[in-house]
Amino acid sequence: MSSFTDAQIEDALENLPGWSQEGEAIVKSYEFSTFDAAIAFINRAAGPITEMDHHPEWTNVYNRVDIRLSSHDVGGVTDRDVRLAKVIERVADAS
Ligand code: H2B
Repeated sequence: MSSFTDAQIEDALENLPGWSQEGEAIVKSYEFSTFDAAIAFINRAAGPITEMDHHPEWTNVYNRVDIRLSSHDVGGVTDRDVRLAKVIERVADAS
């Protein structure tokens, strides 16, 4: 699968509020009320991530989880990242 063009990424981000393009990736920072809520979100996301076999780069600082999605095999954003972002959005909405 080849990388999305900037125009394709822009189109995809229209349905992903809060996500933006950063170089070869799409990114979003999620803020929760507490550290525990941030970790619970990570734990809830782990199942669907495993099922997709596509993995985020993410960091947690206290109540924040910063997520960066890119397809390492092609060095850019693909449909797999967009689908993963949608799954992560669903998990965050339920948090
Ligand atoms: N995650 C991400 N973000 N990019 C990849 O290229 C990738 C991955 N490759 N998870 C997957 C695993 C690959 O190693 C397996 C074989 O599908």
